[in-house]
Amino acid sequence: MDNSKIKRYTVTAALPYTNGPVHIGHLAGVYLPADTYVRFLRANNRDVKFICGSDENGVPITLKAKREGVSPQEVVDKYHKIIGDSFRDFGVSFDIYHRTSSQMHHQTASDFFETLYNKGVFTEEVTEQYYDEKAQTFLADRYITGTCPKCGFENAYGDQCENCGSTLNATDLINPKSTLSGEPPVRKETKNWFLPLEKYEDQLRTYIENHKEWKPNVYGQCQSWLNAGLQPRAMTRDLDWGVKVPLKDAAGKVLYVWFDAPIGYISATRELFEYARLDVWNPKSEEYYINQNGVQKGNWEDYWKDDSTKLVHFIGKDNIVFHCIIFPAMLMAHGGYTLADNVPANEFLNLEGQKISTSKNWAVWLNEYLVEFKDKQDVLRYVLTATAPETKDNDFTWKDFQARNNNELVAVFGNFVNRVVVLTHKYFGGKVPMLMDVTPEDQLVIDELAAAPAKISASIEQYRFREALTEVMNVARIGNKYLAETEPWKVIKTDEDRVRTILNISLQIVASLEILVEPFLPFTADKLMKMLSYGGHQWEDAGKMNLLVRGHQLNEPVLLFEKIEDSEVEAQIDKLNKSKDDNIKANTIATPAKENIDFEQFSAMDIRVATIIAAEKVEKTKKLLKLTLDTGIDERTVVSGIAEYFKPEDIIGKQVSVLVNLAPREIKGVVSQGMILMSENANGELTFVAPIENHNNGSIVR
Ligand code: B3M
Ligand code: ZN
Repeated sequence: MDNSKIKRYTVTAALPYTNGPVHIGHLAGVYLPADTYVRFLRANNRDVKFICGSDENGVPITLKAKREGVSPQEVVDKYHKIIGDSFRDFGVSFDIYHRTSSQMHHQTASDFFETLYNKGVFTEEVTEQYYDEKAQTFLADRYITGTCPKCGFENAYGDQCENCGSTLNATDLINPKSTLSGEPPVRKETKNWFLPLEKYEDQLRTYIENHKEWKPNVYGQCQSWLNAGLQPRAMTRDLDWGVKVPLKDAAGKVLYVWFDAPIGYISATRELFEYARLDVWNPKSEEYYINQNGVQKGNWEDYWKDDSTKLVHFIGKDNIVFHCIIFPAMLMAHGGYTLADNVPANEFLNLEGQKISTSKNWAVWLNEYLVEFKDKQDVLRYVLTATAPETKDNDFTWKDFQARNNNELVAVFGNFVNRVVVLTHKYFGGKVPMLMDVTPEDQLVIDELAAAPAKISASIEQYRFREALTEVMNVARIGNKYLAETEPWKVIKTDEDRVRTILNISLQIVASLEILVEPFLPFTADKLMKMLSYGGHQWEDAGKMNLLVRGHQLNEPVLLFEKIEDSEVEAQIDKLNKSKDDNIKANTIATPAKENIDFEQFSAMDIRVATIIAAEKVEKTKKLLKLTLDTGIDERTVVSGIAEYFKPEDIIGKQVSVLVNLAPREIKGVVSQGMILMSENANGELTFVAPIENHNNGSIVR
C-alpha cells in the first residue's frame, strides 16, 4: 500500500488458544514482531490500533476441560488470565486484549454469520460424522484413533497416520475408537453450513496476485492452495461450546472456530471503541487490558471498512490459509470490509534442536521465564528477535541465549552506554558537555548515526525485524568503536575540550539509541530515558545531534544488562531434560495393558533375530525405510516407518527382532515381508528391540 494513502493502521496478532500458557515460539513468531511494528508506528505518530485476544472456542478447549474434569469456561478463564498477564509482563502493547467468550464477540460473530446466511452465501450439506454415544458428542477427526488402513499401525489418528504419514479421514480407520470414552463411535447424519470457497477463487487469486510483495513463504502457500482448487468448507460444527449458530434448525451447533476466531479481531476493535465510549474502562479489570488512556476517537468501522486503513495480520505459518484465503473470502462474501495489506507470517522456532511441544512440555513458558529471569524481559525479546524464524525454522538454545546476552547486550550495547554515562559523570559532573571542534573523524560518526534511522525504518516497514535490530546494534557498535579510537580517558589528561566533543557526540548516540531500541526493547528504553533524565523523542528525531542539550543533567548510571552465568543456563537445560523424563515416566505409567490373549495366540507369532544388511529410504516418503534383513532363514525386505529416527547408513549391521510370519503386504510399491520390533517411548522416540548380546541370525525370540 502506498504510504501516502495510509491514514491509519489496524494491526492484529493471532488470537492464542486458551488451552495452555504461551511459550517462546509464540512470542518469537507472532507477538514480538507485531509489537515491534506497532511501537515503531506509534513512535512515528501514526494512528494505530493493536488488536488481540484469547481464542476461547473450538474442540481443543472442550477436550482439555473434559480431561481435567472442569468446565470449558473454567479452562478459558484460567488461561485467558495467564496469557494476558504474560503479554503484559513482556510489554506486548495491545490496545485491547479481548476474548471470544465475550458477549460482544458472540454478538458480532453471530451477526456476521446471519448476514452471510441472509445473502444466501452458504450451502447446506448433510454428512455422516462419527458420534460418541457415551460422551454424547460428535467427534473431530483428531479425537478418533484406530488402525491405519494403509500400514496397519494401530494408533493412527482420524486425520493422519503418524507411522506412514498418510492423510486419512476418520471414516477410513479400521476399529475406530473415541479418545473420549474409548468406545467405538457410531456414524450419525448431521447438517452443516458450508462456505463455497471455490466461488471466490477468482477474486482471491486477484487479491493474492496483487500482493507479490508478501513474504515468499506466505505468497507461495497461497498460490499452492489456489492452484490445488478450493473446496466448500463447513463453517458450523456439532459441538456445545462456542458461538451458537443463529438459525432455527441448528440446535446443538456452533460456528466453526476458524469462522469466528478472525471475527474476533473485529469484535475486539468494536469493544475497544464502545467500551471507551461508555467510559467504563477499568484498567484493573481481569477481562481486558487496554493500553491507551482516555476515550478513543473515531469509530471501529474506520479501522475495518475504510480503504485508507492498512490492515496487517501477524501470525504463525500454520495459520496462513485461514488469514489469506478463508477470512478474506468471508469478508468478500460479507462485503464492505477491506482486506489485509500484508500477512507477515513466520516459520517455527525450535527449542534445543527439537520441535516445541506443549503436550511433551518441551517449551520455555513465558510465565516461568519471568520467575527465573526476573526483570529480564528484554533479554528474551532481544534473543527472540535476533533469532526470529522469519524466513525459515530456527532454533533457540540456552547457550545462544547466554552468548547473545553476554557478547551483544552486555559487551556492546550496555558497555557503550555505561562508559559514556560514567565518563560524563566523572569528568563533567553528569552534565552534557559542549560540542566544540568537530574533526573529520567525528563527522564520519555523525553521518553514520544520521543515516541509521532510515535504514532501520526501511527494514521494519518490510517486516525484517532481525535486520532492523542488527542495524540498531550497529549504532552501538559505531559508538564503541568511536570511544576506542578517540580514547577520551587518555585525552582528558591533555585536552579537556576534545573530551567535551567526544562525550557530547557519544551522548547523542546514546539518546538516539533510546529512540531506536524502544520498539524492540521497551524496558531498556525506559531505563535509558530515566538515566538520561529525558522525556523521550519521536522517531524522526533519531540520528540528530541536538537531542541532549549542553548543560543537561544526567541521572546516575545504572547497568542495563548483566552477565548470565553458565550455571543459570545449565539449570534451564537440566529443567528441560527433566521435564522430558518426567513426561516419559508419566506417559509410560498411563498406558494401560491390552486385553489378555492365550498362549496359542502368542506362540503363533514367529519372531527371529536378524541383522540389517542394507537400508535405503523409500522414494517419495518421509518416514519409510526399506531394509534388507538376514533372518538366518532367508534374505528379505521389510519396510519400516523409522526414517525420521534413523539414517540408513547408521543402522546397517544392527541386530533386530523381526516378526517373520506376518502376511506380506505392499507399502508404497514395495512388498514388505515382516515387521521389525521397536520400542517407542512417550515422546515417540524409537529404538530397536534386539538381544542384548549378539545371537545368530534366525535365533527364536520367545
Ligand atoms: N487460535 C490458532 C493458534 O493459536 C488460532 C489462531 C486464531 S487467529 C484468528 O495457532
Ligand atoms: Zn499408516
